[in-house]
Amino acid sequence: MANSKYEYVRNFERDEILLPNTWIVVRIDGRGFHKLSSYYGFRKPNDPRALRLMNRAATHVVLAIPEITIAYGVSDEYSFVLQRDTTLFDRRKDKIVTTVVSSFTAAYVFEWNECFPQEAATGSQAEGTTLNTEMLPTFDGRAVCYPSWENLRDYLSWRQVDCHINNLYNTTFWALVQQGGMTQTAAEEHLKGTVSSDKNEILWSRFGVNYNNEPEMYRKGSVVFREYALEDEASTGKDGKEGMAADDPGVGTATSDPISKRQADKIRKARRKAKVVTEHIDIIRDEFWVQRPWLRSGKP
Ligand code: DGT
Ligand code: MG
Ligand code: MG
Ligand code: MG
Ligand code: MG
Repeated sequence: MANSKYEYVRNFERDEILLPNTWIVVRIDGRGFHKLSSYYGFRKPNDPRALRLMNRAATHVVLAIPEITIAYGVSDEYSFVLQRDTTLFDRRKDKIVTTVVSSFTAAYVFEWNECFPQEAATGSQAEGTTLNTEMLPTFDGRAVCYPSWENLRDYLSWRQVDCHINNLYNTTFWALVQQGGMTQTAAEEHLKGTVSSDKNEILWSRFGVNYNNEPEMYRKGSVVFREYALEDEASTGKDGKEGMAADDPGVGTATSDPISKRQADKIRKARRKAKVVTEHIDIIRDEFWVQRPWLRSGKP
């Protein structure tokens, strides 16, 4: 590499290295999606096309970065979890965050037409879903390190509880407005001080809506993760949720012992082969995790 007298400016660059031996979570969030969702006419409170688009973009990211074991999405945000012992980009924070954000954004834009097919209708309806430069979707991103499995689980539970609370509120709010004919101000007033059971009751008694029958994608958010065929995983047991539920989720699979290069290559290859799936399930309770020990150990 040629040296020049200008090269010293490199010394001004500073890399922030994310704490070793911690789970790295990169959370991306749509910028100004309040405005963007109304500009493109997203359905309220949930637009399945928009949520599907988020899930497809997240799947691209998970496929492109094998070190990501699981991702959780709700509304205009997605959290990507990198395995604890990842050495991706030498754990350089900027490089990791910007790569995740730009990969997500590129995929989001690329898949837009797939998820918002051009409507046959002409006029405002068709215009509403055509992506244009007046309102390009962009995302911000941040990385946070979680030093214990419990902290990581609590982080993900926090996001899923948030999904539940917001969705119950939004579902009730928009029922009052759209079906109950209330103004938005009146609906907001009406819901002030109500707890979950009050909202469930409003939905049921006034609109005949059983909240528990609302789509799982709305109530639980979306989980994108690598699902392995368990045939050569003697330790995980291939059958029966019941048989596994009794296991201690804390069994010591999350070792941080260094692994050989050969082992690491094998794991990388297995990850690339794994099926990346999207589900709308409970990730707060232990069951999901007990059934998928590789999500904790990072080792398929
Ligand atoms: P930010 O993140 O500070 O740049 O600002 P926003 O506007 O993105 O705010 P945020 O992220 O707190 O809230 C997400 C917004 O996205 C919220 O206004 C609702 C909207 N949104 C997300 N998913 C849907 C959807 O499926 N349908 C509709 N109608 N709106 C949605
Ligand atoms: Mg925000
Ligand atoms: Mg946002
Ligand atoms: Mg948001
Ligand atoms: Mg370069």
